[in-house]
Amino acid sequence: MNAYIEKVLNGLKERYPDQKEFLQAAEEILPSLEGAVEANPLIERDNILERFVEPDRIIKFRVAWVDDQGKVQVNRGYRIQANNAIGPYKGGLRFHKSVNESVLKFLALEQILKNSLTGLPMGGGKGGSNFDPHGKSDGEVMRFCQAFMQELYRHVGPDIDVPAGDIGVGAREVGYLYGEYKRLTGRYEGVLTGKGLSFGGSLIRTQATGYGLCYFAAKALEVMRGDSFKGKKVLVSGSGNVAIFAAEKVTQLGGTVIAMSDSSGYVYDPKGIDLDLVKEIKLNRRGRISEYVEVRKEAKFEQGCAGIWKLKCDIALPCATQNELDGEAAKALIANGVIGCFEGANMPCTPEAQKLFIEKGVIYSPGKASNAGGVAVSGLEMSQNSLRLSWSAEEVDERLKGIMEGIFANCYATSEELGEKGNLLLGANAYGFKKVAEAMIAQGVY
Ligand code: NDP
Ligand code: 2IT
Repeated sequence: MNAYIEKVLNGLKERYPDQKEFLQAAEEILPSLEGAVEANPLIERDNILERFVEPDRIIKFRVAWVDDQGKVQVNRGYRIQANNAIGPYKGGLRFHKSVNESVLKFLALEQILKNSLTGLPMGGGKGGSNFDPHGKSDGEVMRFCQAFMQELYRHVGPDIDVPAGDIGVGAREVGYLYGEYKRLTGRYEGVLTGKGLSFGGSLIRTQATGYGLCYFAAKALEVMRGDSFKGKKVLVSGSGNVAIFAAEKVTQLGGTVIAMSDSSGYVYDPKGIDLDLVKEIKLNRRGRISEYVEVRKEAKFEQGCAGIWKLKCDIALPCATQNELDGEAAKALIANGVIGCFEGANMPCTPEAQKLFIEKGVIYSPGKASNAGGVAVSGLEMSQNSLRLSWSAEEVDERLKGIMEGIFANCYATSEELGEKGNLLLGANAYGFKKVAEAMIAQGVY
């Protein structure tokens, strides 16, 4: 490994020995930047790598709110403003009990590259809380969101930092957050994306990550294998926003989704998942995926989400969470003849799984490339807000498809330039970094 890259990585390991997700992301990204470092001495002179991996700032705060019993609850809130070299900080908010600084720092680092890959002017950020929305009433969620925004509002703005959804944060939460921002500042402006359609949201934002994932995957299958989704058996892990709309697009493109999951386990329905039923259970009722088999008697529910990867399939779309697909899962998929693994979630494949896919010639795309459709349409929502216009669903969908196919083309071409044709992980890291590094160098030391 290049000595400068090694030095930056060792520094991170010394400073943040307990931040395992953050170190995992940095260990994946930095070695891919060897070509960039060797081609441009200014990267080392200006210490661009150390500035790239170290967030501009980390905002950390207490969130106190009142539950339905009148008791005061306390959570931790965060916003990581990672890098704004190419545009305002941009990235989702995650509400999940596992949220901590390491998880958000890995997500923010990935977001810098992802947002650059979209070609839109957005920097990287991420935030959230260890608040667990499961089992909370609408009133509790609203009061939590209001309390969260009571601190966050001073750090965000349409040209400063524009949060959106992620795990546990969807249209409901974005609505409550937006309402509170408006009350606190008196400003009606595009400070969040993923808003409701009646107050500045964009058509297709809800579907964007899942649809975009399939547009990317379809292009990769076509270019790299002369193949398509037609007649393919597909596993989709998760059953949230990304998973559901990925499954919808797979079906539209002629594939069959045979299994989906949530954090308790997975359902296997060999004739094809009934997506209306999944939407009813997971989106409308906020229920458990296990309820699926109460209606579809021929389907099976198995506890434990990792088991899903043991099912025989042609294409795997991990759309739940980080490190959900490990080396053992990758081996099972490969043994069963998988041809592609396209990440809908952020960093769902462990380093061992990534390595196995790449070595064995399975098409593998990292989330920062294949799940960029969500933030891309967030970028389009920002444009529409600035223009005070809204585009039709067809127009947004067309742009989304163009952006995803462009990301694939850039990652693929870069992998070839770097002598590892088809290594989309290398291509995504190297291509995403290029623009950010150029902008950082041009803007001087700050
Ligand atoms: P949702 O909250 O809508 O859904 C998350 C899904 O993943 C649920 O089915 C949930 O199960 C499951 N899940 C969450 N945590 C775990 C866990 N620790 N173990 C197993 N299953 C888990 O989130 P999204 O669909 O928005 O996000 C999914 C992934 O996609 C995340 O990695 C996110 O960062 C990424 N992503 C999201 C984008 C977006 O626009 N929303 C854009 C790009 C990436 P349960 O219901 O049991 O909690
Ligand atoms: O991981 C992601 O890209 C997101 N959660 C979406 C971020 C956004 O700003 O739309």
